[in-house]
Amino acid sequence: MKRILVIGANGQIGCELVEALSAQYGTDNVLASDIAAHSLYGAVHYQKLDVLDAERMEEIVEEYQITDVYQLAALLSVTGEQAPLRAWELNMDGLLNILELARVRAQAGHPLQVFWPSSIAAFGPNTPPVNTPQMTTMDPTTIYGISKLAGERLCEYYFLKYGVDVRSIRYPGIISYKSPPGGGTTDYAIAIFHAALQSQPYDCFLSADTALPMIYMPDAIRATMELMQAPAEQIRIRSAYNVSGISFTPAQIAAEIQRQRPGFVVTYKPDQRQAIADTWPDSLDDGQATLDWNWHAQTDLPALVTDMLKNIVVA
Ligand code: AKB
Repeated sequence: MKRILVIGANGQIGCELVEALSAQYGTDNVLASDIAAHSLYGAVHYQKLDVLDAERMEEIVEEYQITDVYQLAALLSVTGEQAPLRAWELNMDGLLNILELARVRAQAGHPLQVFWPSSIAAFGPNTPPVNTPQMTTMDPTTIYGISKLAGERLCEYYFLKYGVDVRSIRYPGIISYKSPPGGGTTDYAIAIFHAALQSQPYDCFLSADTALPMIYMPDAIRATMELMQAPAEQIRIRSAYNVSGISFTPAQIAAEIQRQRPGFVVTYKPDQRQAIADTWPDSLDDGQATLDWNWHAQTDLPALVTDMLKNIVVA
């Protein structure tokens, strides 16, 4: 039986993953944790945990007899640039703490299956931008992207050297309505809906033609769970899988919102986030994920826009 720990459960992915895992494995088998004292999203079982506190992490894993850990705590691309050393510490030491714990527990006969998120930020200016292959040039220029690339190498290292069953996805920008994103370059694709629903014009911080890979949250959650459920022998990538949802530009998502909400006005004023977006791919080739664990995205742009406009609760 699975006993699951989600670290960073109060974040954008964490809160929805806890809900989906609880529905699949039973609420009593899912423990949410975050640095905050309480669950922000009503998780039934919750422990305060700083991912940098390796000792407490080990105690929790032992006490709850955890079998699977999703380590989601991180600083993203924009906040990472504001505090590079903090981002490096949180993103790298957080991952190393869980990989080390998994190594020690595997040696003691209590293996942990680990999920850790990589990102399209692991690519860089010399990566082929269109249909970016699984294996290609990776030269990230943000501290966040550098930590994701280093993290991918660590995941593969712990698998090859110690047999740790660690799995990862290079998440595109994730679009969701339940919880706000925090400090990313792709966040415009959520903020634009809040403006539309408040009947406000939206001033986009990326240029109209900046294509980026994106994914709707239900697809991202399904990808995460399908990857973790796949038989170990099918997982041929132990760094991180390209997973594609949909690719679009600010102008394309604006046009779809305007089709569904006539009169919505969008203007473009690129800021420092444009320089980050310019180094990321336009679209991804996720054929390896399809081949290895049968990955298929389900949500296209019109469906995503309809669902977001229906479900966002405007503050
Ligand atoms: C960000 O924009 O930093 C994140 C990501 C693509 O990893 N959403």
